[in-house]
Amino acid sequence: MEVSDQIGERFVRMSREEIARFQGEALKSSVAQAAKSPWYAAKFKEIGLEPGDINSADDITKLPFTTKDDLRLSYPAGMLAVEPERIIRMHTSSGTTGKPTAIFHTREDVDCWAELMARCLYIAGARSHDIFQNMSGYGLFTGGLGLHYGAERLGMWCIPAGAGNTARQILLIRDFHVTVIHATPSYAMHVAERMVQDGEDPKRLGIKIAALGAEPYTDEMRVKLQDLYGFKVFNSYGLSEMNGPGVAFECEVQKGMHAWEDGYLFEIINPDTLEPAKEGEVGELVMTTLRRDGMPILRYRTRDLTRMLPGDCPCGIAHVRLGRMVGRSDDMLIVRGVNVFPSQIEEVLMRHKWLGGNYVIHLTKKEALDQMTVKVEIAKSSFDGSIDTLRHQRADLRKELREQVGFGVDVDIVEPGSLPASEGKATRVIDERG
Ligand code: DLL
Repeated sequence: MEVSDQIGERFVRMSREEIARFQGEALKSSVAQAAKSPWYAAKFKEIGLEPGDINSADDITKLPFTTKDDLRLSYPAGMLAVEPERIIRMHTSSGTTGKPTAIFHTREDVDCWAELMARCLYIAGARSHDIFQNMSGYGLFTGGLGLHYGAERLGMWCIPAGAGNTARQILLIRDFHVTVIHATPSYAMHVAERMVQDGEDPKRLGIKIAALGAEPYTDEMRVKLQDLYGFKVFNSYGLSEMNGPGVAFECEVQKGMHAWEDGYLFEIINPDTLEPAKEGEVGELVMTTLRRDGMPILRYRTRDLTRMLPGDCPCGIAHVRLGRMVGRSDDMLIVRGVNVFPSQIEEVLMRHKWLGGNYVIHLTKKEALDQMTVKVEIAKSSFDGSIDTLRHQRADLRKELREQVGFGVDVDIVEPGSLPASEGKATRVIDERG
């Protein structure tokens, strides 16, 4: 396959006029496709909307928003818009309390996703002669297969290392002369600090490009990582509902992430009024899929806060640029690249009669790796004075928390009444990760 086909160059090089024209047509067909799903069919009926009412990209505001709750309510397959035989892949989003949210892809959808991902890596400077190590978890999480398909499509030598096992990661990078890596920023930092501790210089690994994302990080963190490794860091943004990675990515200029407007229609809204945010203003990112048949999603409220950067990018790509994510409009925590809701923790704690009702989630960093400590009060009546019992109960709790969130959580059992009591809303999260 030619590079131009690998990355969908005709889309990458679109002018603003071409993007506008394309989006108008693509939105019409995306809405018509969505109407084939039980969820949107019912939704359109409820609000009296016919797919024919959508004639241009400006008509987007006629469409209803879609929220995480809608995805949960339509679980497992209410938004499926094709015959199930056409689906070849599903993913779920991480960090849900009860039911996950499932996303379905046809062969064409997976192909389009690979193209979007391949072009992300391409604009950061990756080429077919590069050796790529994917240090991201494979499975339902989209950072594994998402990056993998994009890297393969670009023709890179792809090492699906998966998450964790730092010693092996370093060994593979070194022995196979890896030039491009993908990881979460906190994990990339952990690997570097581990090497420094062992008296090794991460620069000697010779990595040139790092695609880092899946969790928020500051520009200072990027600079620190670049200094440690001597590579260039490219911010990578995406979410499972919109395929996963491959939504927006930095080009070699490293000033904001090009958001692929042939793949998605992007809006920034004021999360309180739901009206469009003023130009360049920070607001909630709302996205509509334009090239996904298996499960089109219209006006998805991402809860991520960002802004569209003004002006043209010197790289010549006309697709709009998103600024670094400022945060989220809800309370989701991202710990070691995994999404965690405080309610997931609470769910486990409240199952235990021997615990009281007051708790706090404490987030810190140890050697650049996120640590979560749950401080929870013991119930006054339940402590029988046996340290042994307490040790066992604490161990059980840690196990359950690990099962719930997928990583180790420390548990600090404290005296009843020793945590700050809330007079209104409780502060459940103390984030000291900087
Ligand atoms: O994290 C997809 C992904 C994988 C993106 C690998 C980039 C690299 P989810 O697990 O559904 O999907 O989590 C999506 O993570 O709504 C943001 O809140 C956050 N997030 C993702 N990328 C960034 C980023 C993947 N670059 C949620 N900066 C999103 C800040 C990010 N937050």
